[in-house]
Amino acid sequence: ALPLDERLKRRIIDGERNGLEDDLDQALETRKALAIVNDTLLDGMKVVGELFGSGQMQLPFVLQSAEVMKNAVAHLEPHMEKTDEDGKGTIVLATVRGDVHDIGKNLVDIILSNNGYNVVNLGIKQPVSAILDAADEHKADVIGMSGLLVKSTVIMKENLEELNQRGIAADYPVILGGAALTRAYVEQDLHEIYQGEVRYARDAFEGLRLMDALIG
Ligand code: B1M
Repeated sequence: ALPLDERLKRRIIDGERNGLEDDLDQALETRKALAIVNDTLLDGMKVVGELFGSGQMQLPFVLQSAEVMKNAVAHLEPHMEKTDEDGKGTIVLATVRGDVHDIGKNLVDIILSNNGYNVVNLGIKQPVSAILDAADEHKADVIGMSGLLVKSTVIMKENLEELNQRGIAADYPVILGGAALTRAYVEQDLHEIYQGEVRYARDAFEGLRLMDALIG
């Protein structure tokens, strides 16, 4: 049999859910929930991305892997560390228009929520109007946008331009994340055009650090 860590990784790659929870419980005996996500499960998703990108895995199987990933995160979530702090600030979080990828966004939600932030998670395929309505309604301190497709990086730029046009850029620092972005694109190109603050988060932890820096 494969070592536990390898087995968990394979479960993500193969989209194999049977016995997932037992393996996760076993892993929890020696490791923290977030470490299991970051060091093992995300490694598995990375392999899925590579296999899919090189044509060795078809979309329905990617979907199964994503489902197993979501189940695993849901199972681990109650075991994640939480601070007692509360009400540190509000972020409206969304996957941008045309993009359905939400595993990363939902991890960001968990980590920010566990660390005292109020997260308004709008879900996937959110047009900028919906994001701005929610930001206004919930008096958001920060807007967070996620997107994994290359075209989402263009949509994020358009969204920032919309905030400029509405004259509300100064009110909303924006955090952007997702696999197709680069730090240079956000911190140079988008920084040039946006009239407020725009920052790049490589992962959910950087998202948390940015929240602390922007409003903490
Ligand atoms: Co899609 N997909 N997918 N996919 N998919 C990618 C993104 C792709 C790179 C795969 C590949 O080709 N190698 C590719 C994009 C290519 C491109 O644009 N150039 C791709 C494609 C092409 C597609 C479709 C177009 C396929 C098709 O239909 N022919 C389609 C798109 C549909 C659409 O959006 N309109 C599609 C569909 C899907 C599934 C539905 C099957 C599934 C998503 C299921 C779901 O999310 N509910 C899926 C998956 C699973 C992937 C890959 C394999 C894995 C993504 C993932 O969940 N990673 C992905 C490969 C890859 O990313 N390299 C791929 C794990 C997750 C934790 O990472 O979301 O990056 P990530 O989040 C990270 C950081 O980015 C960061 O924190 C997280 C880690 O801590 N982060 C933030 C993310 N958002 C943040 C926000 C923040 C802060 C940090 O603050 C606001």
